[in-house]
Amino acid sequence: MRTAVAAIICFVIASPLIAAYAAGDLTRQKPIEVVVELGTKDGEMRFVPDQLEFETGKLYKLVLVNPSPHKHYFTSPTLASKVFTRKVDVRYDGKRIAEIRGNIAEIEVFPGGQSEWWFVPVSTGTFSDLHCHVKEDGGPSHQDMGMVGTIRIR
Ligand SMILES: [Cu+2]
Repeated sequence: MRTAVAAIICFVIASPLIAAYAAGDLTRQKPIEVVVELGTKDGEMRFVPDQLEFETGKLYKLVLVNPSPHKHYFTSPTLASKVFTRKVDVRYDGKRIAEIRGNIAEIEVFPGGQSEWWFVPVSTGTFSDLHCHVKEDGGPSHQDMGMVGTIRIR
């Protein structure tokens, strides 16, 4: 009997805490905007910036713009495995023309294009697998030419 009473008291004390942790849709926060340029106007092979930092539990709108004359990928298998994706918006001439849902592995952005990856990081880590694996005809890959970056989730 004493155990049962103790269990009920524990449940009554703990249940508001459980409710507080379970409530709320993390994908409906106001997003934190982070802009990354894939390549540069004059054709340099790099991400600008090439060091990104995110925090678990916050909603991000990662804006991927390509101001360069080349197509580029934003690929980081580790980032893809550590976030919950709400959606990807694809824009043309500033207008949203498509919304994609589900798990995202990588995003390719064409010259002058823009895509926005909305996600909530769910686990932490520092990893340097951000890269672009496009290869110009017979030449080295963009990654080999310096198109790499590091991502930290804290
Ligand atoms: Cu590239």
